[in-house]
Amino acid sequence: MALQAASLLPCSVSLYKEGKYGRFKETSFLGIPVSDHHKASQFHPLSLRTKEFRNGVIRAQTTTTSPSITRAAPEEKKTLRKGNVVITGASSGLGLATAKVLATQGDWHVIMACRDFLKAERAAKRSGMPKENYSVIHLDLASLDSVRQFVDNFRRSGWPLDVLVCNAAVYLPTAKEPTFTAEGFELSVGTNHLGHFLLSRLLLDDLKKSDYPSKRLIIVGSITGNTNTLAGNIPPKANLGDLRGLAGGLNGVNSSPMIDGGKFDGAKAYKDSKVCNMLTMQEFHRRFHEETGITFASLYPGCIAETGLFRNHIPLFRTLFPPFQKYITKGYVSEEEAGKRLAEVVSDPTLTKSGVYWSWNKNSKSFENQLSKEASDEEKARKLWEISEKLVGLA
Ligand code: LMG
Ligand code: NDP
Ligand code: PMR
Repeated sequence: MALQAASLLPCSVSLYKEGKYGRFKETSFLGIPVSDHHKASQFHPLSLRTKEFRNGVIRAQTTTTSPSITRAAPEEKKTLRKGNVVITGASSGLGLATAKVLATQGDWHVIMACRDFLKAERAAKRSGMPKENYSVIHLDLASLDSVRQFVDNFRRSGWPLDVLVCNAAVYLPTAKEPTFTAEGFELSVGTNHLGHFLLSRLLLDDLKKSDYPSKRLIIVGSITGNTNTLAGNIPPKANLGDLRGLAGGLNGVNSSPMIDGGKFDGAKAYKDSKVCNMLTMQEFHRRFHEETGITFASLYPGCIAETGLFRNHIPLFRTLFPPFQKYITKGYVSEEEAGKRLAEVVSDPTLTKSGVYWSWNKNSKSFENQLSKEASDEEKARKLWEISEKLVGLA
């Protein structure tokens, strides 16, 4: 298979290896292997090139050679092929822990959709994921251009899409002023909701085309967006109001940066974005489940009190929060355990019910949980869908 990575990467080293599954090429950049390492017979390799150097971070962009997909011969169909799952924000926390479980199981190829390419590669390597079972494709959810570019790159890879996991998020609890995405949307809702909204709308076509027995779109929600719980009642509480700020474009110039039109509050913006995630999952279910058979689901994986999500919180919070959750609320869950839970929602053959918000009890047994009144408001979900379509350029 003709590959061009060596010519694209000025300081890359490319080697061909004889593997169990045939000849494949490994590319490294500054000594770090990049994603050209899947089974040659099963996946079409991506070639990679560095794109830009921004904020001291090297961003890598994937491009592809012309795809030539090796389809299974009819008689091979009896054995289930490897599933292909895209996980956004798989470079740390829950996303990485889930990627690790799935890639290590052996029957999944995980596409890590990450904004920091090298961080993702390093994280995957450090966590011991078998290199033929994962790939990294650059995705910055805070830019709709990047979302579209990701979809293009993914399609050119030739891999089918069997499961999409919308996991990435930012939480800016200490920000005094709002910050914005490339298109000028408040950053938390812009990234956590609007970026994922465009991504999942575009990739729905790819999910539809997959011949995998159980196709799923999973969007990570949270207890803190649900005001029917104690955790959801810690101020500031989620509240989308009549969506007037969202309808105005969340730009903080001629509209409020908050969905409900109020004053900026980073913690509230995050919780609002989680309500949007849970409403979006249900709206997908209502619009597309019957027609496509795709399972749409959300979940609260437990309080994973030590992830990077809290990187912007004050140091005192980061010190006290884990013991508080472990010993007082008992809501604490390790990254490893949370990763197993999300991996279950991706791959467990019994969790095929659509329109469901999964939670786990103390014995780590999954159950269908109840969403708050606002997070299950059909009218709001429809309105959110329609405004979001306009904002991301789909309507
Ligand atoms: C604000 O910070 C930010 O300012 C704002 O920007 C936004 O981010 C907002 O909601 C987000 O948060 C709030 C600030 C004060 O939070 C903190 O910085 C720390 C809060 C969490 C830590 C609580 C400390 C409790 C001490 C725990 C010690 C654990 C050690 C256990 C060791 C055991 C060893 C055997 O947040 C506040 O809300 C003020 C909190 C005041 C402390 C109250 C004490 C907590 C007691 C609560 C008991 C409730 C029990 C509930 C149990 C429920 C069981 C079902
Ligand atoms: P982390 O911060 O560890 O993970 C978030 C991931 O999102 C990181 O990989 C981060 O990338 C990525 N990300 C952030 N912004 C972007 C962007 N613009 N484009 C692409 N990727 C981006 O937090 P968690 O693992 O805790 O969070 C994962 C999910 O779990 C979130 O949806 C969160 O809301 C949810 N959740 C978390 C809970 C918890 O207690 N931690 C509880 C309930 C839900 P990078 O590595 O480059 O920073
Ligand atoms: Mg909360 C009953 C328990 C419970 C649970 C399961 C959580 C989860 N929290 C609980 C209770 C409380 N919290 C109580 C009683 C307090 C007051 C001390 C409290 C405070 C608190 C703060 C300040 N909790 C927080 C914060 C945050 O900044 C976190 C947040 O809101 O992020 C948006 C948070 C969280 N509590 C949780 C969970 C899961 C979070 C964080 C992550 C998330 O929803 O994604």
